[in-house]
Amino acid sequence: MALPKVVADGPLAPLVEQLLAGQVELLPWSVAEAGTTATIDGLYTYGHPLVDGAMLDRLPGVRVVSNYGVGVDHIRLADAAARRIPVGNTPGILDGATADMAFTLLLAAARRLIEGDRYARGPAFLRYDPGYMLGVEAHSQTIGIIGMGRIGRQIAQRARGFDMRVVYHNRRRDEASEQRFDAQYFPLDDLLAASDFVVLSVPLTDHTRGLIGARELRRMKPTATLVNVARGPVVDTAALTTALQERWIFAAGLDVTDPEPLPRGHPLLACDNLTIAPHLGSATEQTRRKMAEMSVTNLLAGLANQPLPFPVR
Ligand code: 8YV
Repeated sequence: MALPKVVADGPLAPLVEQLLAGQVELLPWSVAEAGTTATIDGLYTYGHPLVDGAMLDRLPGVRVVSNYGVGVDHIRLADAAARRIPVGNTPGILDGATADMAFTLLLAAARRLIEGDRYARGPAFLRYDPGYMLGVEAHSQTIGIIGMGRIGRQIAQRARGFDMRVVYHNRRRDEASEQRFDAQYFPLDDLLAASDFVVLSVPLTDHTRGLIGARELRRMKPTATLVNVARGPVVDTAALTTALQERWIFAAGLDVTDPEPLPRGHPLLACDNLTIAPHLGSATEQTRRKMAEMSVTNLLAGLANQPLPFPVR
């Protein structure tokens, strides 16, 4: 019997390839972007390619969209729902890794670790100077978490271990987190003004796109650090570039950018008060293994016309 045909955007994780071997016929993403064909049974998204109604109409045989990752802002969920195509993702299992990355960036930015690393390796480091590369403290400071979802709560938990005061902003109040982390709900503007570290852990939606622009950056303390482990477009790149260049804020730690990757030579990349990672939030051996397993389970269930074990909610 012919194997179901799945269009996947790669490169695929080796484990995904292994798990799919002999189960599906994999075709390159260019097939989904080209003409109309009724012979495709499923879509597997690995990076963040757009999946919209126009694409689904060109591929009327598709009966499942499986995403490797939790964020599905690149998939038009309403378009899929209108065509009764289930969409699966990998929630829950990457919260810890992403919260670890938020703290990695927070601490590295606060303590100027990357600058220090370059200096420690370079020719100028010949003797110790007590006045150089002074950072800001993280412990006992105020962290403002924007987006108190699964990842935000894990960030709050880590913050408590650093004796930080936790304030948060969210679509709705989260009384359980308020109790658990002694967290206070703040309107956005108040959170920005009060926080030493502003951490973004919101999904990208129409509401959060451009949430942090020049006005918001101006409200932050000049000693504050912005950390983004959400999606690049939550922050206005041009405004952040100016804010770092003109030192409106102390530093930024970014796992995501808009666009992603930034064009080589972009002025943001020249800022020494920027700590940046190439979207590594979920990039640990353990988490990526679970992401592979869940996304493959979702794909195979959908292809078999079974309910997805991890549907997007
Ligand atoms: C990436 C992520 O999707 O889960 C998410 O939302 O941002 C990441 O896990 C993953 O790196 C694949 O692009």
